[in-house]
Amino acid sequence: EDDNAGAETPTAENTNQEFLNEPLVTDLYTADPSAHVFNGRIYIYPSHDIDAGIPDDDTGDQYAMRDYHVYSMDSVGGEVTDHGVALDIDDVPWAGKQMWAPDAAFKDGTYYLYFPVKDKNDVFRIGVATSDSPTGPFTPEPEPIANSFSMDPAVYMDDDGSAYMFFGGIWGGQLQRWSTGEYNPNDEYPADDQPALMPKVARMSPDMKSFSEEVRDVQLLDENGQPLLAGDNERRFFEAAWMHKYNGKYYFSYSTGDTHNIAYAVGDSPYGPFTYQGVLLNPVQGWTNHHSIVEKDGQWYVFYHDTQISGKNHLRNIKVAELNHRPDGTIETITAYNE
Ligand code: FUB
Repeated sequence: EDDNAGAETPTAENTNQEFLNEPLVTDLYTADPSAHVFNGRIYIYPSHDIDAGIPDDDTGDQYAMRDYHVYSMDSVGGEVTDHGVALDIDDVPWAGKQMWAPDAAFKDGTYYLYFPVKDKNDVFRIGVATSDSPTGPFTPEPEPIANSFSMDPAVYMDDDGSAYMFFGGIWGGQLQRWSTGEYNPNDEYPADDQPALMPKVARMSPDMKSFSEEVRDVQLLDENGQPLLAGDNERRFFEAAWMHKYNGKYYFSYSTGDTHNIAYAVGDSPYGPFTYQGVLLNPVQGWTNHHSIVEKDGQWYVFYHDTQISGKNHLRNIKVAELNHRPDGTIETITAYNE
């Protein structure tokens, strides 16, 4: 992985955004921002990047994070408050290393923090921790979520109160090791002309701490209704699942990883299938691209990260930009840099 590999040719489609491209946090490195509006305030649940001195490799060992901070702000453009450490790896009894991209949810007076971390056998699992405050501190459950695997959880609460966890990521995220449903330590990928590995979804139980059903594939289809292929690196799923709903349609968005796009696909159900539509965020500075999408006071935003402050892939800084749906439901492609 080259430092700042993704950002060679940015071309600006919407360059007049007031908040575009300002780091939201400058005293810590932050990444993978999952933003939510709780009680009228924006809360951001990012990864907390650190420099553990581990060289870059394709399995992401250099992303060796050990805790989470929660941030909040009244509105985009307002002051950003750091609420301190919300969860530390030392408080998670089963955790080994690499606290990666988290998400959060709220139900019936309780806030839930969902976090992927490798267990003591170096297998990614997804944990859950609870708090009566959106900023924590969060108390982790003693075990990972049963039947969870891989990483990058995104928990979507539908209008009817049903919650779904989307998750998974290939390469360092280990999704390719679960093709049979059991963990296989060897990386096994489909051939380029075969359907790609698909992200996963499971409905959450009412207690929000377990899956209420077997994990399913999220089908991502091309314009002909065929599954995106493993060799279609520009469009196939890599990591960083997110779900939002707009005008009654379900928008599944994700990173294409080695091609550095945030792409999206639209469907009529949280389970999909989802038909590929295009890129909503062009590559940013740094290898990874990871986002969330949230509405506040009638404006949609994409939270994302790049490596502006450090120039290093694993030391990122979170940012926000306006996101706009066109009248036909497609999303205007955002380029995070003025020319
Ligand atoms: O932050 C560690 C990993 O990098 C995340 O889990 C991925 O989505 C990528 O952003």
